[in-house]
Amino acid sequence: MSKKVLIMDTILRDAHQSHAATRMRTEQMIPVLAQLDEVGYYSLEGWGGATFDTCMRFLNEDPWERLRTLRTYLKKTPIQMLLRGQNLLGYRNYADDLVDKLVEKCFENGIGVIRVFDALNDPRNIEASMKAIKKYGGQLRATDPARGIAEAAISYTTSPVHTLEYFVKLAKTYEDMGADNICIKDMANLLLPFDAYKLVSALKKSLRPETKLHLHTHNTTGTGDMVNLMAIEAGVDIVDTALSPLANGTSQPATESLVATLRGTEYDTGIDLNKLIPIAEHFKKVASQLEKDGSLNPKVRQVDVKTLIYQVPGGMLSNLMNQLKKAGKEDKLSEVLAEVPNVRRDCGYPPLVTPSSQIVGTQAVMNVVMGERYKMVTKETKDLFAGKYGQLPMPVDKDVAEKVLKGEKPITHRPADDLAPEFDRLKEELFQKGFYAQREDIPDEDVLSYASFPEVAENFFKWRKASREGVDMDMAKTGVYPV
Ligand SMILES: [Mn+2]
Repeated sequence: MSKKVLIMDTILRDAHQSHAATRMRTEQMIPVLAQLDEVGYYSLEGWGGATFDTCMRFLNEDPWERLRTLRTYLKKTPIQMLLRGQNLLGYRNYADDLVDKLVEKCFENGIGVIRVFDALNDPRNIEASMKAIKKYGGQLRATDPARGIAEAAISYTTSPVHTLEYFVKLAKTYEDMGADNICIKDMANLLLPFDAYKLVSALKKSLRPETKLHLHTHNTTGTGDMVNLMAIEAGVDIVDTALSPLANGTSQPATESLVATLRGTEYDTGIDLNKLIPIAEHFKKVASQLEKDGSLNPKVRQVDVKTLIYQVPGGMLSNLMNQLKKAGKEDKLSEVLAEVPNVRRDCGYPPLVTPSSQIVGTQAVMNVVMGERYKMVTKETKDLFAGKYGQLPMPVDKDVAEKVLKGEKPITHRPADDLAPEFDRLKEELFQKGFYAQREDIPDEDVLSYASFPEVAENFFKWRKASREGVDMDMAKTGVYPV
């Protein structure tokens, strides 16, 4: 049996999200899309995550238009996207009708594979997305077996409850919900090479033979290539890499290095390095342009060992330091770092990713700075204890919960059950803004953009209207035209 390793290249999404604040433009992608399509990747990650917001907010691009353009050029290779479960492409919980509509439109506009995850690993938070992915993806798969794929991702973290058994059980739950692929999503680069070997081995042993296991890590702490290689030895099916000009550091390990490493072995990716060279040359120029524009700071390429030492994601550590600096308590850093695991235990060991990393970090700072634990709590801490982000991996500490909730009863149902359908209401709201002559003229995609980021989308629609009507675009861009 061939153990051929499949590659997803992140060059069109996570690579520039990690290195250059998601600022790569569609026009910087187009010249090499046809070549990328010939490489033989499993998929190309090109949409979702922060791209949706950034397109409209900073690049004056319609994210849906970008997706359709990518699809025009990528005839063979499926486009993969990242979806934040019930938070979709934004940062709040959306009602189920919006989840359904968004997934439908993603596939319709060109998505092939949807990776969906929940920050807390609460399966109820990906339930509605999975249902929609199975429904619309299933229709797509009937005519195109490489597309319409449901990939459920586990947010990887370390804690006394995040054991192999925990991850295996979660992965099997996701498999039972209909996941074609299971992804280990190590967004904070906390997964170490030998642990990766154990985790992948345990998952491969427990999952169905037809379920593909996909690994996503970063190279922030310099362990990324080793993590990928150990996972490959343990039988992982797909790994994420980025073409070298935007690889390593806070991004993924480099594609070329892995392709060369595996060449001639039983894991050979089948990718021809010579095909990658001209594409990498193009992205080298793009990377220098992004650096010139100020979106890429060369520091992101360095190895940062802080996560290895403090066991908190790099972004969280810099937030903690900033908060302490503002309070004039920089000397309290070691106390705060000692308090982080305590707060995390109190609230049932959430994985430390956005938004829980901010919530736990801020609470740890407050607990230390106030000199008394939970004397002051943020609204977010309260909501976390109240179950409004979803179910936590373990029960919360009873005494702390009493202090934090002050009599409020936590919810035990799925948070999105409290939300009424909102698509039609938002469509009407958008119509009232006056961008369209008729209600029927409003594309569903615009409603979804507006639902995700109301102010940003409204500004973008103004800009777009102005550009279509031939207003001087330089004036529109500088804000002279009302934007
Ligand atoms: Mn990532």
